[in-house]
Amino acid sequence: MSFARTLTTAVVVSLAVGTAAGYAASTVTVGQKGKRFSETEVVINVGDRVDFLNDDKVKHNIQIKGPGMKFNGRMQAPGKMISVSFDKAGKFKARCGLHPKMKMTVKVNG
Ligand SMILES: [Cu+2]
Repeated sequence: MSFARTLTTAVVVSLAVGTAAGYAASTVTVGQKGKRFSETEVVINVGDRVDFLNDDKVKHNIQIKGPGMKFNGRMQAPGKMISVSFDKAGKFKARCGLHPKMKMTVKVNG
């Protein structure tokens, strides 16, 4: 499964980089091919990052709402990446402002 492979890769990279605090934040990559997020839900920890890659042929507009966050990624052209860090625990809803059927959840554990 591509998600498991992506997650493993992200963890390995993060461990190599590390952080000043000693906690190795990890990164999960979510694609948007065919006007669909590649995951319906990702589960991460506070301080982790989600890289939203537009691997589609059309533009997208990521919008995220949740505890302490109201994010609008604006127009995202094909090939571009938008990185979002999650610094609060809770359930976040991500969607595309251009394609209403594109929805997913980011669950952030504290
Ligand atoms: Cu879209």
